[in-house]
Amino acid sequence: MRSSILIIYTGGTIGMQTDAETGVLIPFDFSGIYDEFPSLKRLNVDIEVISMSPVIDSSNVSPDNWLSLANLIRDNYARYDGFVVLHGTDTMSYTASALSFLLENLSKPVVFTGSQIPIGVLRTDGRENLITAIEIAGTRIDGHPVVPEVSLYFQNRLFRANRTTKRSAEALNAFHSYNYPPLAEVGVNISYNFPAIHRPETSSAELQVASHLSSGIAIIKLFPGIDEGILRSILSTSGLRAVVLETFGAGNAPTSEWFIRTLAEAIARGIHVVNVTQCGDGCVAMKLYETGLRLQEIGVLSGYDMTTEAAVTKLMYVLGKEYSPTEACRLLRTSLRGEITL
Ligand code: ASN
Repeated sequence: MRSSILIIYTGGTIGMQTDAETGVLIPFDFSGIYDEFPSLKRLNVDIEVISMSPVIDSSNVSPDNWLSLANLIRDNYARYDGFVVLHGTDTMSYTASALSFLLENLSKPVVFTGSQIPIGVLRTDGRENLITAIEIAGTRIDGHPVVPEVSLYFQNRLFRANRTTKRSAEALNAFHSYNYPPLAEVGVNISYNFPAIHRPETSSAELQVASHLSSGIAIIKLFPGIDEGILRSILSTSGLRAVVLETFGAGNAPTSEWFIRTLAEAIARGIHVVNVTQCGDGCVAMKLYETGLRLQEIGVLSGYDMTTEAAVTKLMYVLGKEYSPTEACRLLRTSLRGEITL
């Protein structure tokens, strides 16, 4: 049976082509997708395309765009077997992480992809990314989708979206998942890593979309010489609700009295502080060194091996639900969509 796939074009380099007359990059019209890529007809899928309005460079994306995208998927959920989201690469990991949290009880594939070279340029990486993302979104075994979660496909690899980071502004394999294995590797065949793929507990549960994402989140990246006054003023910003603290190594930070006191005071005022490591791979282990233990003692939450992208969007999602502080802390420590290894 053929699968039906909805392609949602949000913007980014993948949607660009060179204007033959002027030589400048102009948006590609995805509604003519079969004319441009006739080989798509050979896939066992029916494709429809919808464009977000306006299409944007992903550096301009906002949480409101994430809510609109999630609502668009919900509104079309029953009509399609899977979704492919075309997105700029710069913030794709943020959007894809946010969608992984927003789409509750997801049981169909939502595959993000994009490109480093515009689709209208001969040497584009977009054509392969697009075609394989469609194939993955449409693949079913015994009537069940093979990858029923939010994923990100780029340059021969399919990743769990909320584990990814854009790691290169130049290379075609621009994305990486440092702490979780690829969900699929693509060569001559698509080889799925079945044990790594999340399966919904009950596929009958209805898709729900969270209605709100909290503002008031900050990222603070530590460096030797971080200034007390600056840290203090960031932490006393009005409206601040949570901080993603990017620490050294396995979750370590200075033990100086002023640093610990400033953080402890913020936590006492109800600000959630989540510790993630600045290192690409590896996990926060606050019990390993005294420099980590002090953070744990004052109530800093371990982000374990979460990416910054996942930590920021998870905080927006969890705090957007307005749970009690205890429940929010519990959820922040729990793997909600496979974003942390526990
Ligand atoms: N600036 C572009 C974007 O993120 C980069 C790209 O898509 N390759 O929208």
